Amino acid sequence: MKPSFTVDPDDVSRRNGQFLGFPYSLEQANIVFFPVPWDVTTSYGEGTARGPQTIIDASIQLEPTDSYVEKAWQIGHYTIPVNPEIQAKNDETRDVAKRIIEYQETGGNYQNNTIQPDLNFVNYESKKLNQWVYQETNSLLKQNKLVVLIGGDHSVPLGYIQALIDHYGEYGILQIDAHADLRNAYEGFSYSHASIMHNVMKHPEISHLIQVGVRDYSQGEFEQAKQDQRIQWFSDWQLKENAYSGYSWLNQCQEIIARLPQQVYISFDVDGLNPYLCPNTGTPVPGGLDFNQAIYLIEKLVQAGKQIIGCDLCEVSPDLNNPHHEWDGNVGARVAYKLANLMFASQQSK
Ligand SMILES: [Mn+2]
Repeated sequence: MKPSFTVDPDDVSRRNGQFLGFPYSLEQANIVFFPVPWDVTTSYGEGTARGPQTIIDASIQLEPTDSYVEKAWQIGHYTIPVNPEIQAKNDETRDVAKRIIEYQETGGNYQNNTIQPDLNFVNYESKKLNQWVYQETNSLLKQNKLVVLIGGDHSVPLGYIQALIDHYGEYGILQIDAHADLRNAYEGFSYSHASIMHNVMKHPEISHLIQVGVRDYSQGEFEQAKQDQRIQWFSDWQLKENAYSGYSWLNQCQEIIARLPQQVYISFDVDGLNPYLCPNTGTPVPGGLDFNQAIYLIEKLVQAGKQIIGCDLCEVSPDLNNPHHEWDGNVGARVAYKLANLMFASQQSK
């Protein structure tokens, strides 16, 4: 469906709470940005719960043109406002989670009885968050919307991934991330940012998990990836070693894409990029993809005729000590816009 009116791409974007100041309603939109302000289990730097608002704020300075997708401003993008109740529940739950993390950092074991009530509370609230994400995204999918979920830490897309299974059946995941996120209940949290793919892979409908840019992982994660035939790593080191030996990025992209089935979900953890592009993300790691490399990979995926059925962008965080420092939001907004437009473009070839 094309919206019945359009915007002037040369006009100034106006702050109206919408991504890029677009004027489209939910009914008129093909793409919906769905913010999830949640970073309860963040183990290192906090702030990703403020990621969605940071991205929306920074989007105002972007150009609505897209080098790959013609007249992207006509697609129809709608942004659901950040839910203040979820934000407040996050802040409340995060305070309890912090106590649990501190307890462990000072020598406590999360299996000890003293910490169980706190841990049960955090796990219960995280489960409720997953259910909320499932309901909201399920309803959007039923309205034939293409959803870009904006985190939050990387724990938040689980409910959306479940809704997509109900909607599309089997599909594969392309994950761009410094981490494998295959830990089982990291720090005692059943729904940790470090466990998202461990939880996702419990679903047999996920036929492939292709992890690109991994460079910081535990031995247990390495073993799980080796044991599960559905999981394949394109580690950052391997990608770089290939590049240093003269193997082109195009060739590497083609290899990655060849591993994926027809229907693809993209889980984009911003820390998969080099930390100069996301200095305030929760768990930055040196190395990683450049912006253009990551976008090029997704463009090649679309060119190969794969259908992007959904996507998320997680772990973008503002600089909490300097609200005028917009860099993380700027990069995040550009990734979110490219994901949205390329997802739309990929529907043409289905
Ligand atoms: Mn991650």
